[in-house]
Parts: sequence; structure tokens; C-alpha cells
Amino acid sequence: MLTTVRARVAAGNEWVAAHPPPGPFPAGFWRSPIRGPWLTSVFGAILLVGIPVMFLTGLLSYLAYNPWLPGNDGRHASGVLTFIPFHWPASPSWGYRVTQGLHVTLGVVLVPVVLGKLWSVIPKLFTWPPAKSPAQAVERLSLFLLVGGAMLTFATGLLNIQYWYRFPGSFYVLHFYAAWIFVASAAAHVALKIPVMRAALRERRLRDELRTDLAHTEPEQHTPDGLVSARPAAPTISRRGALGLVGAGSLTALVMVGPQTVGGPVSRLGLLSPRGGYDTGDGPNDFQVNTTADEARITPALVGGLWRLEILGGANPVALDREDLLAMEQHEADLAIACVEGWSSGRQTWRGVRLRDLAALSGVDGPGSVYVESLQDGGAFGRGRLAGNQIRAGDSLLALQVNGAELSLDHGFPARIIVPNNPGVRNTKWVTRMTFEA
Ligand SMILES: Nc1nc2c(c(=O)[nH]1)N[C@H]1C(S)=C(S)[C@@H](COP(=O)(O)O)O[C@H]1N2
Ligand SMILES: [Mo]
Repeated sequence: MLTTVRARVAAGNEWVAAHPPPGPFPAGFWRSPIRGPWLTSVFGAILLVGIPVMFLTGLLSYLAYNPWLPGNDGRHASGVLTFIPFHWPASPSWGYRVTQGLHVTLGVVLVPVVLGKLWSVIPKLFTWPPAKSPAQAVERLSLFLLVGGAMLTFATGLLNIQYWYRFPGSFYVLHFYAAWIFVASAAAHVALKIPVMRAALRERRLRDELRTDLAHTEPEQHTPDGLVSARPAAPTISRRGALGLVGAGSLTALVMVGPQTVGGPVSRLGLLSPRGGYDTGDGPNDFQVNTTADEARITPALVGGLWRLEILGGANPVALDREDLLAMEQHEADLAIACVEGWSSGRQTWRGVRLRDLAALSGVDGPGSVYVESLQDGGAFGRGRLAGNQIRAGDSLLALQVNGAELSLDHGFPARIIVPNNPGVRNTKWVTRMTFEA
């Protein structure tokens, strides 16, 4: 009885396997003769270096916001990693600019490689039957997580740096969790595939492939369930050509996006980045603006004679006007703003009052944190908490001037935060209240 059921199931499976649906499912549909373990492994090897760098710089970017401080991790409020007792340092001043510039630039540069890799394994998406065993079903499901996680991570990252927020929910949440799914499934994938990759890379030498032209391009050995086509077509591009195409794509991305991390006139070369490719002028305040005063609904009236800076939390709460602030000891610091989107303002000379002097003035000694609020209404921008080490750093300022001139309204007049090695968004503009906590 049981044996007849088994036999019937087996016969059924055989029938299904022999009758693939039309379209890309039948063996032999995918015919590129360069598709095979070698090309896939070359793309894989590049990603094996690139993805960990992206992941680490991404995690650093998360930690740079000091998520352990109350309110700083509000948008996903999950507490993931907030247990790490790590206070983001205030030096070197260029640290975040380098790590985040690398994160964003590499993210764009790797896009052609990811696409190349996906192209090289696309027949796997349409294997028939869908799964020959439960183990294979699990493996295919994990590939779904890998590809889905990768696409979501890259897509949200790219849309974010283009200011195109057409995704459901918060960028932060999507990008953060997609990256964890991507990296976890990539780690499993690597563990499974590393022997295949090493064998494939030993089979053919890169140097030889780069010398092989179209006429000499031959398919690799076909194996059942492998990547090599069962009936390869005549080549229309060599492996060298395919690698060159991907390389040219990556190089173009590097040249078009990389310059925005440098800031200043160099940014103008970055024609494909929204914060590059154009001239911001050459006055003392003419460097990249994120949110303009107009966009933040900051009117001249709000920042006029009635403006006060409230300093709370100490024994001696005060409300200072701009004259009061200018009468305090002024300090100068050369610092660049580095935005999470990968662009930088380049170094500017800021002048204003040290944050630690403001804490002392209001009667706080050894502040553990300060909550900074701006005149801007609502939203996540314009408020945030800085940690004690950031307050103590000698170059951490409430800036009143830049490059020898008054701050412009767009750069945060009457007063803005500027802290070395701080993600751009925490350098709050149009500051109106600072609440120190022990
Ligand atoms: N109040 C307020 N402060 C703000 C912002 C904002 O939108 N509102 N943008 C932040 C972001 S994301 C960056 S990168 C920097 C940019 O400063 P800049 O416009 O002077 O270049 O300001 C930060 N300070
Ligand atoms: Mo930013």
C-alpha cells in the first residue's frame, strides 16, 4: 500500500520534472556561453571584499548617531545594538566623513558588480522542478532572502542619496533591517559556496581570461544543476568584455559620485550626485546647504531680536541673546560637515562658543549629554542628543560665524551646532534650546 503511494508520488514528480512550464524554465533556455562558475566567482570574490566593508561602515554610521542616548534611536526604537557600550568619538574630526563617504561611494560602485552577479546566476531563478528535495527548497528560500535583502538594501540606499523617498515606511528601518537579512544570508551563502568558488577560480586564471578575445571564448564544462548552459550559443561577448563592461560601470559610478565626499570645488565633478555637479558660489557662506531656511520654515522674524538661546538643566538656567553669546569667549575650529548621504561641505572655519563653556555657564559640570532643539517645527530633523565626550571636545561649538562672516540663514543663523566627527544631521541649525543632563 505504502509502496504504491511512494511509486505514484515518484512518477508524479518525474512527470512534473519532464514538463517545465513554457518561458525561461526548460533546460537550455539560457544560452550565454560565458555564464558559468568562473564568471560568477569573480563577481562573488569582489563582493566578498566589498560587502563586509559596506556592512562595517554602515554599522559605524549607525553607531555614530549614539543610538544608546535616549531619543536618538527613536525611529526604530528596537534597541538593536544599543547595548554596545560605545561612545562615538569626537576625533579624528574627519572620521565620519571617510567612513560614510566610503559607505555611500562603495554602495554605488558595487551596483554594476551586483547586477553582473545576478545576471550570471539568473538561470537558477527558473530551475525546474522548483525543488527536488526539502533541503533544496530551504536552500532556494535562503537565496530568496539573499537576493531580496540585497535588492532592498541597495535600492533604499540609492533612493535615499537621491532624495527619492518613494518607499513604504522609514528609510532607516528598511535599510537597517534589509542589511541584516542580506548580510546574514550572504554569510550562509558564502559558507556554502566558498569551495565551489575556490575551485572555479583555480580552473581558469584571470590573467589568461583577460587575454582571451571573443573568437576564443569557449563555454565552461556543462554539469547538471550547474550554471553552464546545456546548449550554449555562439559568444557575443568575451568574459574579458563582460568584466570590462562591469568595470567601466563601476568606474563611472566612482567618478560621478565619489567627488561629493571631498566637498568644495571638487564636488562639481560629481555629475550624478545631487550634492555634486554644480557650483555653490564662493562667498564665505557658499558651501553645500542641506535644508534651506525656507524649507524649514525659518523666517527672519523667528531669528530676529526676539530670538533667545535657552540653556536648561543646570542650577543656573539662562536665556541668552546673540550679543550675550558674542560676548563670551570665542573659539575657532576648521571642520567639515559630513552627511549620512555621503557628501561633505569640505572644511570651513567656524567660530563661536564652546559647548562645554555653555554647560559651565548654566551650572552643569561634567554633563553626560545635551538635548539640542531648533526653531524648526516637527519631524526628526532639528533635534537630537549629543554625548558627554562630544560636549567636552575643545572644537565642539555653538557656531555664530563661519569663514569670517555671520552665519547665513541657510547655514543656521543665529547659532548652530558644529561638533567634530559628528554625522551632519546632529549639527543642528537654528538652535533655540539646549538641555544638559548629568
Ligand atoms: N534644524 C535643522 N538642522 C539641521 C538640518 C535640518 O534639516 N534642520 N539638517 C542637518 C543635516 S542632515 C545636515 S547634513 C547639516 C547640513 O548643514 P548645512 O546645511 O549647513 O550644510 O545640517 C543639519 N542640521
Ligand atoms: Mo545630512
